[in-house]
Amino acid sequence: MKAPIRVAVTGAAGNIGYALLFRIASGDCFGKDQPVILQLLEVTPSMSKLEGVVMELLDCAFPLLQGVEISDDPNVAFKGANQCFLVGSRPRGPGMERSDLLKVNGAIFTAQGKAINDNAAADVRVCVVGNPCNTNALIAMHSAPNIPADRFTAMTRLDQNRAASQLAAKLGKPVTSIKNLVVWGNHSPTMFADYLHATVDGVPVVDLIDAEWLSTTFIQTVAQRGKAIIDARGQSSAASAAGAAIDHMATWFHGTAPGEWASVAIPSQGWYGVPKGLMFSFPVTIKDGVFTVVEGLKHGAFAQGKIDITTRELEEERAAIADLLS
Ligand code: NAX
Repeated sequence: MKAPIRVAVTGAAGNIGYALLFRIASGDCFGKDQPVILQLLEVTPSMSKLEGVVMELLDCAFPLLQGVEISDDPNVAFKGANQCFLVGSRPRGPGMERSDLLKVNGAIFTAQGKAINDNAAADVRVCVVGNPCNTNALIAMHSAPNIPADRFTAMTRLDQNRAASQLAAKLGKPVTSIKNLVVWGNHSPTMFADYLHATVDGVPVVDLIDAEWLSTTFIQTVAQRGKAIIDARGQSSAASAAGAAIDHMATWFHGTAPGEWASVAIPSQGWYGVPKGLMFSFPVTIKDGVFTVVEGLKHGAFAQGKIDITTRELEEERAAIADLLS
């Protein structure tokens, strides 16, 4: 039996948390032979709700679950953590401007980044899900100067999964036949679900699907999917978001399969002209926990225009919280 790894999850009593914890504990993320200890963080008023979630976790009698610890103190929750899912964040309240949202979450992610810096294991890896996730990840990264920057990521995998699923449905093919679909930029409606390099069973998607549908309906459906789910369900995506977080961390932990790309928001080193340091979603391959950006993809005017828009939005977000980065 392998030694257990410590997996910290914030916002653990929330909707995504409820869909995520059971899958981590059952081995869906880190493997069916990898024991885990869950370290769950919540705000003080939600601790009793979290206790209920823990009762359910224990009642599942998961063979791989070797312990569950709960706390409202980030220094406790991140102690020795190897893998961190930062899910909890403050939602946008009535009358709240986007800049207010960035600031209020800035305080949360500054504190959590510092707690990760001071307490986590040397091999810690962080996936930020809580929105605005790219900029929250940027803030956490800056607050953790002793941890290599490329251990901080934000999740755009849900956008990738949504996009792949839309293409597969349109073509009447299994989702596994879709490859090289890339999400560029921010996890927001400005992200660009780049179908131009995508293939289905090795054939370019653009050779099989009407260009007008791809550049309008497809792009809009993926960008507005979160809203469509809220409209239909009365609640935001939870199981699919948890599924994407599992995919994100599983791919990072196990590596990408040969020829497979994943979309991950990582600190830019200037790839594709994206300003250095922006937490930007790129296509990557992963080996031994290390990201390699897929370079050399060519963008025409349409794609470049989309990438420019999402880049500008991330630059504006960064400018809004610049005081937290100095
Ligand atoms: P919920 O409101 O159901 O749960 C959030 C939980 O976080 C709550 O239990 C709350 O008490 C807790 N929390 C708040 N501040 C905290 C803090 N400082 N420390 C620890 N816990 C804290 O939201 P849920 O539906 O679970 O969504 C969580 C986050 O994921 C939101 O920010 C949401 O916008 C974001 N999403 C991100 C997605 C992505 O693709 N990156 C997609 C899904 C989702 O919209």
